Order: sequence, then structure tokens, then C-alpha cells
Amino acid sequence: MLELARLEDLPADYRAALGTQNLVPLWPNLRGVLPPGQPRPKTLPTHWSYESLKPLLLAAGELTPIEKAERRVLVLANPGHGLENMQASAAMYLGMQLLLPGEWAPAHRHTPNAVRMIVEGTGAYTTVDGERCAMERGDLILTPTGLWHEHAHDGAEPVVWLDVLDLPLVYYLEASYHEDGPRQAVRPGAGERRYARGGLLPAPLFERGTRAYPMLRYPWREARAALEQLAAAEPGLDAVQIEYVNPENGAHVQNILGFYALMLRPGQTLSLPRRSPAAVFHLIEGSATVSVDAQQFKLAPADTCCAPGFSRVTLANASADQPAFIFIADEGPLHEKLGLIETRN
Ligand code: GTQ
Repeated sequence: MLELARLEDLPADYRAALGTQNLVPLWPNLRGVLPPGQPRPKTLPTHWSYESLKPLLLAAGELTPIEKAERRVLVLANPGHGLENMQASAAMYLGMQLLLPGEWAPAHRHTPNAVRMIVEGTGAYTTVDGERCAMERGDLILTPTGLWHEHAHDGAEPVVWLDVLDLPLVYYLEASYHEDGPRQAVRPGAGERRYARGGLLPAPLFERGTRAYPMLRYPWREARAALEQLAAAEPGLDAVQIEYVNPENGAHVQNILGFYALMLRPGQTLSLPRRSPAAVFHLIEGSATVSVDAQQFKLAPADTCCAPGFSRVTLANASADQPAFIFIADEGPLHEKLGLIETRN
């Protein structure tokens, strides 16, 4: 490959003259922005242990009242991006949020899309666009761009969930902002009942719904049953995986990030294709080992790890007699829309 001239190869007065006119020579920077063969991600394979972070999250519950936090969250930050940038990958943000009994995280809406994957505790609910979405372990709740949402808790124990947002991307685009709102009037959640059976859609007067986000809560009970039925129906299938989709049209549930649940059969090892989008793996149930290139992470329930784009990822069930269930978030929909999606061997 052609060796390009360095910045130091230019006379200092020439460099200074460029700077005064807001000009930059491309050639010393060309390989940095267009590296050979494949990207050089800042995203580092990183593991966050729930057992280790939980005491710090509970301590935040004592140190900072909800009124002073608005959202009491410890961000799972990727050191490759600089912790202060609060990024798990180029486009993904992850946070562990704590809500204590009786607390209320007030209504707001914002341009980034969010989802919640519930980790533990019962009795909390998120009101999204007026719909009450109960929060139970393993449930996925959407709070898409622009929809009002607030979190409340009538139960007796702390509730913890994983937030996944496309905040780093929306922030990078200088499109990130929020608005505060009044407490929402709450009606019972309906989406999960309206779309209770696969392949059967409500069609009022033969018109299909046109709401961009018809279903806001995806109960774990249903996702788990779907995985078990898929595994039983297709004993030879390696990737027992479902995607959380818009039930009206089968599209990704959100515009930017994709969300999936995967079941590893007892003892199974599954190598994933190398793909351009970064991905996040969060263990819902069981025990698993996630290898990302040369690194190996042992995931206990509620542990989370991330893998940069184009990395070699292998998922292994650490149990020989129980299935393992993994929640996956990735930047796939974004890469597809931008025409950047690639899969390699
Ligand atoms: O619960 O609305 O982790 O607005 C970051 C930003 C959670 C939330 C986060 C948010 C929220």
C-alpha cells in the first residue's frame, strides 16, 4: 500500500497558514478515516457484570433521590469511546436504571428511541403514549422517538431494567433533545392483547392500522414460548432466534436499532456471521459464554456485553441440560437503511 506523507512532512508555516483559513490536508488523515479492508472500530469488546454493578446501582438509590436524578441510571460505557461519551458502540447507549417502590420518573419525550429490557423486580410500569406497560422480568418495552413516557412503581422491591437507546447516533446528528410533560392519563396496555396471536391482525373495517408503533410491550412469557416452540418445531435449526417486530407489517420495531431474542439449546455452541453492525448481548436466563474475537465473557443472568462490527462472535450455552436465553440489540436496521450492511465469513 502506498505510503502517504505525514503532517510533519509539511513546513510549519504552511500548516499554520492552512489552520488560519480552517483548512486541513487530507492525505495525512486519509488512512485514518478510510482504513484498509475493514473499519477500525473504537468499540471494544466489553462485559458488564450485573452482580458487580448492582450494589453501586442500589447505592445510587440512597445517594440520589429520584427528584434529583429524573432517571437514576448507571451507564454501561465502552472504554474504547471514552467513558464520558456514554456509548456502548457508535450508535448504542446502554444504561441500568433503578426505580424504588413509590418513586416516579416524570413524563418526558425525546428524539432518541429507547427500549427497556426488564431485569428484576415487580410492580413497576412504564406509561408510553398513555398505555400502561407492566414491567416484568424479560419484557421488552418500547419508548420510540417522540412518545411520552414515564416510569412508576407500586410494588415493594427495587425494580431494575436495561435501557437501550440510539442516543449516541442521534446526538452525533445534533438531533437530540427532550421535552418535559405533565403526568399522563393512563389507560390499560392493549397492544399485547390486540396482537396476541401470530399471523392474526385486527383489521377494523378492512383497514389495517397505520400506527408506527402499534405494540409497545412484548411480554417475555410470549417471546420465551415462541422460542421454545420454534426450537421444538425445528430440531435441526441452529439459530433459534426471533426478532421483535412491528406486528402490522413485520418491520423492525424501531428505525435505528434491531432487537432479538435467541435461545441456545442445552450444550449448544453457535458461531454468528461476521456483520458490519455492532451488537449487544444480554443474558435473560441460564448461563452462557460469549466470545468476541480473542476475548471470552462468562455471562450470568442480567450480564451484558458488546461486540464491535465485523468481530467474530460465538455464543455457547454453559449448561448441558438447561436452555439459555439471550436478548440481542444491534445496529442492523441503521446499516440496512444506509446501505452499509455487510456480512462476511
Ligand atoms: O427512562 O426515559 O437510560 O430518557 C436515558 C435517557 C433512560 C428514560 C435512560 C432516558 C431514559
